[in-house]
Amino acid sequence: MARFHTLVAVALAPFLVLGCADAPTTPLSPPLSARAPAAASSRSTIAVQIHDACDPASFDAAVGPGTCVRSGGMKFDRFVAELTKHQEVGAWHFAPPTFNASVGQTIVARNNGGEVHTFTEVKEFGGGFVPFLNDLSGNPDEVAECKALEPDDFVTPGTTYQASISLPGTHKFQCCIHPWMRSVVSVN
Ligand SMILES: [Cu+2]
Repeated sequence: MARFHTLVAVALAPFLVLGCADAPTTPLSPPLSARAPAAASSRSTIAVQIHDACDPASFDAAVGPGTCVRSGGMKFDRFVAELTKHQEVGAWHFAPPTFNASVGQTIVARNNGGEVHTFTEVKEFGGGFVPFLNDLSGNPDEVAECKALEPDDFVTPGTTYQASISLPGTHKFQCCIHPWMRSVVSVN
């Protein structure tokens, strides 16, 4: 019978936890720790998606082998034509472009595209370190932060980059390769 009671207690534990989620912690609710990690991580991190739509064959031919590792997409000459016409290429962007955050949260930027990008906090938006893309996007001057990049600032396809929010105010993030890729974060 003792074993039966233990099994019942285990089976009921999730419901007991849900039922007293707002109650103060008491010695009768140890399973609280079991649900803390998921709840805490959803509050402490904010996801940003990094997107592009490069076509491997034409980007590798124009820029160099391994430039683009996704499949399908926009050919390099059309990318240049769009950039020339609009000073940006919409498929290359951060999502969301604007959002709110709180001090203590961490932004987790995931590269879902096929090219390398950066998610670099800058004082003011400006040019990156690729003069050709700076010129076509109308950002002639490279910002200081893009001149001081370190190896782990580069976000390769399929990987993430984390940025901690430690101060209130407006925070600006951009790609130091494609300077029109930007997010503005309002931190309270
Ligand atoms: Cu980029």
